[in-house]
Amino acid sequence: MQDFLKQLNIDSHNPAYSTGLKWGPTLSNQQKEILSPVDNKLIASVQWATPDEYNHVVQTAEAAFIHWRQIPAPKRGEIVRQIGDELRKHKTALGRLVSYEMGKIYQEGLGEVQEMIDVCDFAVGLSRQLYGLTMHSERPLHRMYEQYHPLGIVGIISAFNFPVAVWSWNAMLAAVCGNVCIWKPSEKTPLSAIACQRIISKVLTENNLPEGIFNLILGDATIGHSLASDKRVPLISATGSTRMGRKVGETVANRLGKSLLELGGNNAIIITPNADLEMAIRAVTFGAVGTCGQRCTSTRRLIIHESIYQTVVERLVSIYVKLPIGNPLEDGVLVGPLIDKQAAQNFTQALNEVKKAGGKILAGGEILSGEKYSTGTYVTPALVEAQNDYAIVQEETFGPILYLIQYKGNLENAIAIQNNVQQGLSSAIFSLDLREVEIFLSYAGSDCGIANVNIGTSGAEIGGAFGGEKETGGGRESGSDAWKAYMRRQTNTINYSNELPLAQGITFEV
Ligand code: UN1
Repeated sequence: MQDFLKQLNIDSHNPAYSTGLKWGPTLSNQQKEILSPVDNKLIASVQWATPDEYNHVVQTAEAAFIHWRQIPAPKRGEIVRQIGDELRKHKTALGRLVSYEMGKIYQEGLGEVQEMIDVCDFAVGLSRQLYGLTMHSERPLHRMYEQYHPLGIVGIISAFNFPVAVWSWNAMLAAVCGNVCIWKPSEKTPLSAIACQRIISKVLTENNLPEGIFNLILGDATIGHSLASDKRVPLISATGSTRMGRKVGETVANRLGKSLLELGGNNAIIITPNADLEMAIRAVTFGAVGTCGQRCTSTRRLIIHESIYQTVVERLVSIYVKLPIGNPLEDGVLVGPLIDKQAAQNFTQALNEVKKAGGKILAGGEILSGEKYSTGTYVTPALVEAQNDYAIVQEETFGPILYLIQYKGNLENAIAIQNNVQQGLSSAIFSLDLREVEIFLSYAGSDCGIANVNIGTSGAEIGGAFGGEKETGGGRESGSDAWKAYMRRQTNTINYSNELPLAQGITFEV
């Protein structure tokens, strides 16, 4: 067994759930093997939870909420501070596991754990800043204010591409707000989740906290559906494809629960004639091939002014043909594997479709084979000349395909192309022209939740609210006031007079 697995207390057979300190039984007859996309080797096995186990976890969480909500928010923040410290101690081992289980390069694995540490720090500060407003009442000797209370159980459904960070955005904020969490990680990356749960278990034990505050449950879409349809779970935060989010959103809406959806992106970078091209090229490359094109913020479309199109394309082709592709744990490699063979097939299928539609592949687009690449998960990132209205360009293909699209005339034309997709997560412009930049950021500009200037579409800092519009789902996670999604707001009016005046000056004498 690899050293980092030992350091993270991952066993070769792992149970289906944990309520924080206790772990579910390990039954040998229902093992699910988790293979690495890096070398197709068995990392460890896990099990999926049964409906009874699901129910047990929810009941334990319900009981824990009664306790946890009484603990003052800054004291809850202190627990999260300790979790952040534990994560610091395990940063290299966890970064390595994330890299090995998911396939992102080690630097990005480390970055993901850093994102967790940062969000812990953010949540600690937030635990003293869960502010509500005070209003001046229109009635004499009355006071009005609002306060925020925790919701209860927050169900967190996370995706394989950020197997740990997105959980922490949700769980750490939810926790300081006084909620308890049930985390259902992607069925493709359960071991990274088990590692996190083991790390936080230590903090929970040391602080004599009860079972049920941070829960983990492993399973496929049936567990996701159980959470989405469960009235005992007032908020579901789900990250994944638009297809998945639509199902979850509909199920939650049907019981009038709350959902926080962070779904697909079809993110574009606009390069205008006034761009710093060298900066733009670097940002595009990281955005399009980083994480092997498997971030929801990955750059999928490049909208380039016709006057610089040829120059940009030639530069990109010269970079793409030399990209170091290989084992993501090796130094110098910039592109690791896709998550599995199915993803490689989806990549090929999308390229076939774009070719049929009239697109032209300028670089990459192959599934690699041979000794170093025998898993069938390594591909060469593709650069494809395309039109925005091709059906496949309108879709999010979770892989390293960058569609090159020309625009003519002024920036408005580029913005129209950019906005002409169903998704609305991230966007960027490269321009040193103040007018262009401000138009891009104005109401008539980008329609996305994230709009950047002279930086790429991916790699957002945790301090801002993260999420997008349209089919991206509308949710906001992480920084700014995203915490409000994890609380219920209550407006309070207090009368300390001897009269009972009605609002709006209504007279109602009995
Ligand atoms: C995701 O891909 O689901 O902005 C999240 C970024 C990262 C988060 C991506 N901080 O690319």
